[in-house]
Amino acid sequence: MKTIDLRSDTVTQPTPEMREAIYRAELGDDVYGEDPTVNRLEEMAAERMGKEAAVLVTSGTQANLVSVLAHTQRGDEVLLGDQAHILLYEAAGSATFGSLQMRSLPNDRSGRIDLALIEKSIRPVGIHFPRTGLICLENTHNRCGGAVLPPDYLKQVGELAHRYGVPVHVDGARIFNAAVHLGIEARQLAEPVDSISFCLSKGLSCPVGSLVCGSAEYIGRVRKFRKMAGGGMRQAGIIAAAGIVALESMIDRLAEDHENARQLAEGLSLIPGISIDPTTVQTNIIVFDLIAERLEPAQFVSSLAREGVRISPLGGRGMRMVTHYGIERGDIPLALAAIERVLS
Ligand code: TLP
Repeated sequence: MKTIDLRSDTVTQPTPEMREAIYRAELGDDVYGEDPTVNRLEEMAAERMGKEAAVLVTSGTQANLVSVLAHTQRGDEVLLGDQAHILLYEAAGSATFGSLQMRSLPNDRSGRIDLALIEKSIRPVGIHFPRTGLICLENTHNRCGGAVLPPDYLKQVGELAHRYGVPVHVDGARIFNAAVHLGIEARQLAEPVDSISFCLSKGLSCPVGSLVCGSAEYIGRVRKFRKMAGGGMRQAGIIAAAGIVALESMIDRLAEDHENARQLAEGLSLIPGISIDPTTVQTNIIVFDLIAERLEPAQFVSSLAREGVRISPLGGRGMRMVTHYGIERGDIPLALAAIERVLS
C-alpha cells in the first residue's frame, strides 16, 4: 500500500535533477567564501527577493534565529503573531540566545496582525520600557492554514514600522507559495520589508537549506550570527546545488500543490464529522477540525495512518494536511476515501 504522507511539505524527496546536480556540484570551502555553488545560489536568492545579498543557512529555524539576532539587541522586545512559527515551534531560540522579550499579538485567520494594534504596541522611549527592536510576520502563514499576506498589507506594516524606526522580518518559509498564489514575483512581497527568509527544504523539495535575504550590511551581520550558531558550513555546495535546481524549476509547479489542496479541502467539507471552510484554502496547507466526537484526535490520526494516510495533529481538535511534490492528483480521492472510512 502506498503511503500518502500529508504531514508536511518537509517530507519531500529531492528530484532526480537535484541528485544529479548534487553529484556534479563544483565545491569549495564556504567559510572562506570559496564555494562557487553556494555563491551562485546566494546571488540567485538575493536577485529573486530584490535584496542586495543573501546567505545560505541550515534550516528555517536557524534562518529565523540569525535574522532576529542580527536585527536586535539584548533586552529588546520583538512583536510577532501569537500563531507565529518563531513563537510556537522554534524552542524559544530567539528569547534564549538573544535575551529578547517575544511579545505576541493576535493573528487573525488570514495570518495578519491588526495594524492599529501593532502601532499601539510599539514602545515609547522611557526608562521603564524595552526598545521595540523588530516586528516579525509570516508568509504564507503555517498555523493560519497557509494564508497569504498580500503586498498592500506588507507595505502598510513596513511603512508603519519604519515610521518608528523599527525593522520588519518576514518568515517566508513558503514565500514562493504566496507569490504563486498571487501570480506575482516574490520580490514584490519582499520589497516592503527589511529581511526575508525562505526555505528550500519545504515545497521546493530540497533535502536541506534556507536563505536569509536583506541589505549587504545586514547579511554581513547575519553571517556572523550564523557562525556563532554553528552554521558555518564547508563544502556546502552539496546543499546549494539542489537549491539552484529548485529556484530554476520547482517554483511554478507549486500551483499543482495548491490545486490539490483546494480539491482536498472541498472533499473534506463534504465529509460529516469534519469542519472546514474550503474557500479559505489559498496554498498548500489545509487546516481543519475533527468535530466527530466519537473519535479522539490521536485515534483519528493513528487510524488514518493504518489506512496509509499520514496527517499532523495541531493540538485540540485541529488537524493539518500539506500537499507537495510527490502527492499526485490521483492521491486526493484516495486520501478522502480513507478519511471517510475512518469516520464511518
Ligand atoms: N515548519 C514545520 C514544523 O516545524 C511545524 C512544518 O512541518 O511546517 N517557518 C515556518 C513558517 C515553518 O513552517 C517552518 C517549519 C519553519 C519556519 C522552520 O523550518 P525548519 O523545519 O527548516 O527549521
